[in-house]
Amino acid sequence: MAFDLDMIKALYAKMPASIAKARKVVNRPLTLSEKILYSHLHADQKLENFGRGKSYVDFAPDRVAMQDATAQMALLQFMSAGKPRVAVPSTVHCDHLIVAKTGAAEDLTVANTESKEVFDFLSSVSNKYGIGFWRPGAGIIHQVVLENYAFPGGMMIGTDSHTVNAGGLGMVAIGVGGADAVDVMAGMAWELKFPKLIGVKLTGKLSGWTAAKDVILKVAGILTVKGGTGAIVEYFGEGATSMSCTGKGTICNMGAEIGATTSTFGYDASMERYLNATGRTEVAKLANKIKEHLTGDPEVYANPEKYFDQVVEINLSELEPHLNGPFTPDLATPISKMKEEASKNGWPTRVEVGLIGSCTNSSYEDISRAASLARQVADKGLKTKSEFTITPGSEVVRYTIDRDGFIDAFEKIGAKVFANACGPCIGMWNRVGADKKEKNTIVHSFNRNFQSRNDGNPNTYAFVGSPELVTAIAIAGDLTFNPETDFLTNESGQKVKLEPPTGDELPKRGFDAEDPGYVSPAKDGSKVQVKVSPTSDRLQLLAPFKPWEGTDLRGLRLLIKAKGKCTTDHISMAGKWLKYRGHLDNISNNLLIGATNFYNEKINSVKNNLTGQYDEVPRVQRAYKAQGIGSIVVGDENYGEGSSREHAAMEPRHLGVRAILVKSFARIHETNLKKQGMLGLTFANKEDYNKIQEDDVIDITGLTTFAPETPLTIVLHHSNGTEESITVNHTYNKGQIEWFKAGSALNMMGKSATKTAPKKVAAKTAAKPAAKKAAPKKAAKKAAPKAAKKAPKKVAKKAVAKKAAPKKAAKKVVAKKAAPKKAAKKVVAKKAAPKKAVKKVAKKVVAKKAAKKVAKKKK
Ligand code: MIC
Ligand code: SF4
Repeated sequence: MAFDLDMIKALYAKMPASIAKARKVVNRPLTLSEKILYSHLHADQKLENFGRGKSYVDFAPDRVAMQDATAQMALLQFMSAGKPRVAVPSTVHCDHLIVAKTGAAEDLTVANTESKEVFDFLSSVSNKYGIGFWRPGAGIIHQVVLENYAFPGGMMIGTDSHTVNAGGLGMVAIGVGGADAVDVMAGMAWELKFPKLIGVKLTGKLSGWTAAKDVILKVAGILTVKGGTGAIVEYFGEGATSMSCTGKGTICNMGAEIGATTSTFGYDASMERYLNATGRTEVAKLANKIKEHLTGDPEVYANPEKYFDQVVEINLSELEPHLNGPFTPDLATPISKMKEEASKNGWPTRVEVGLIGSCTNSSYEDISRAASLARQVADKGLKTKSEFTITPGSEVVRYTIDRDGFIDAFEKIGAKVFANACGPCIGMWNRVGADKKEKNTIVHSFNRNFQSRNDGNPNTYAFVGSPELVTAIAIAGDLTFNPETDFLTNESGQKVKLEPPTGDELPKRGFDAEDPGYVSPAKDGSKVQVKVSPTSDRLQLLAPFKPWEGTDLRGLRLLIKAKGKCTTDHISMAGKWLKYRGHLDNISNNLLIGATNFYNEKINSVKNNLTGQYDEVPRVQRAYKAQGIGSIVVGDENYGEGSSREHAAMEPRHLGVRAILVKSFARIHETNLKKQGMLGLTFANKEDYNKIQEDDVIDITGLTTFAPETPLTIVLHHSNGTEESITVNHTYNKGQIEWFKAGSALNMMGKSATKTAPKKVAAKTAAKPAAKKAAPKKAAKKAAPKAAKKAPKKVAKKAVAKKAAPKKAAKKVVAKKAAPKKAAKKVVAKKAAPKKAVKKVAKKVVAKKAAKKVAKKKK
């Protein structure tokens, strides 16, 4: 579907001139990344030759995407900003909250019941503020964005680290925390440190068992999980143009795993083909007109060393299929070395489950190639040894692969088809027996394989590979199976070899779906009521964080000195905790429960310095909070790696942690900390990590003269009476220091919003209470034609009934400290009506139909 064509037209109309100006100022040929960045400067940002990795620059992204698990916090914050409508096209995608258990149909029904309140909230906020809403079952955010919204030369941000997937269609697409999304949706500038540039030259051509996934698995092995930090990775060369658009998406998607700000590819014929196949011929035509501006200048690709900060070259003709893991996505092993590595490291080689799909790898091409292997099972008299599952990336892909017989091929090898959602990738996998915590191996085509991520079992060894390789390994049931050289023994005892996978880049008969799952927002959402129950354990309106007290911070205790990898999964686990993503106090009960305590090497066991006893991290922190004692968290390298979830920053802030002091940060997490008014500090001398002792009383000094590029000092009062001072660095610029002082970036925005916007909103809502507008009806109609008549009327009625209320509600949402509960009451419409309304609105037509089909087939 082509959305927002006018926005794309307007951008393309000004792009050539913006690029020409930038080329003049920078005074040299430009990379694609620079062209996109320079043509998206915010109106108030002066054009200059920005220092890569140095200058903070204000940008104006074209659009925003949010997924359900992060959108809750993002939208709760947006509501506080007092704006009547989003300033740029924005969408919400319901994909993270569906538990994969029995299969698509049932799992979706369960999710729609269990998370009804959250889906209702998201759909009503979307409806109110002009945000496109993709229902549960419509697909995973990044696949849906690639199919509908991504466009060459565009810039977007999304509240998910794998937003970068859209680089496959030549975008600069960046993962951010919700507070950043709020800036852009509120029409403000979005700030980013001008990235460094890594060029990856791809020569040769993919063939046989090697897939696009292997490119990024190889790159991850070269650059490691930190190697892309603060950089855009730009791919070019004949290997890039010879690859499919969705293959490019896979490569960009997993750029998140090397910490890259984003990855991108220049516009080429594969992108044109994909745009045409996904109903966006108009966009392709527009792009063709300015195509020289949608790729790097030829001089850049001819002499990349001159223009990129770092260049990597990979010959696709020589690239081997890889498996990365376990426990980290950068531990890359070519399949030919797996036997040796597995035995050296004691990795269990029997593979229990092979899982394909996810936002990373569920394109038509991926699935058709994997299906070509599944078909060989019957043809060659084999039996699949591992369990096998598929999570399609979107309803469009699911419908099309079903129509073309691929699902049937998978079901014949005993596969389970899960809902079009994240499912096992984010621990929403009710895996039978995982609670026994047995050592076991799984292989998947997802992107992350941190400990405990998929099934909550810390002893699950997860390896990441292409869907083709995962399928072959699942058939063999053996991690060390190398399909390029090894034979399998079939049911009649014969030795057989799998033929290399084959498939189609795009469906010959085109993509299709009965209903892709989209609900457009009301044209005028001012009368739409947002539902947050004050007694909810899933949703909680936000109270602003306290501003800085104006003094140095003294007498802090050490909450935890985390040892080794501490990703956002360790800081704020997903899986069952996803449920509380809209309720800050409840989700804070998972604070750092996955991190390893340096002193006792245990997970979720730290010393409570008030009692001397060891206890769970959140309990200890709540004990400090109750006494008004601040604390600090100490961490290792690349702290906060992984997700964009700002909960990992908001939870410690909410519970009274005052600073996070680490050897180094992952980009998104560092920004999230700053946005939430937290101090994010790094050791000037990394060895000082060893000076922190468990019983230390800690001061942070220099805050009264807190300034950019001026280190702060931390004083450690050891329990033996000695004292040590260490220097700590930070990357706060002036504006970010103001966020710290105000208590959060949102508090800063709130200050100006309180003066003007909320009143306006309230006035607007109150002025036309009786108008039973058509818009909400429309939205409802699309989702559930029969329900449409009743539901919106009730919503409208409430607006009539509560003439005075909206004013108050708006005021409260802007949020006085103690008020959240009351505010909630005011915002919530009376229970019965909206519940019904939303129930109908949210009815999953697509999903049900889809599910029925699958169910039928199974019978
Ligand atoms: C992930 O892949 O870790 C997630 C779940 O999609 C996260 C977002 C989240 O935590 O909600 C991400 O990558 O940003
Ligand atoms: Fe969902 Fe996994 Fe993709 Fe994150 S990486 S968006 S959890 S499928």
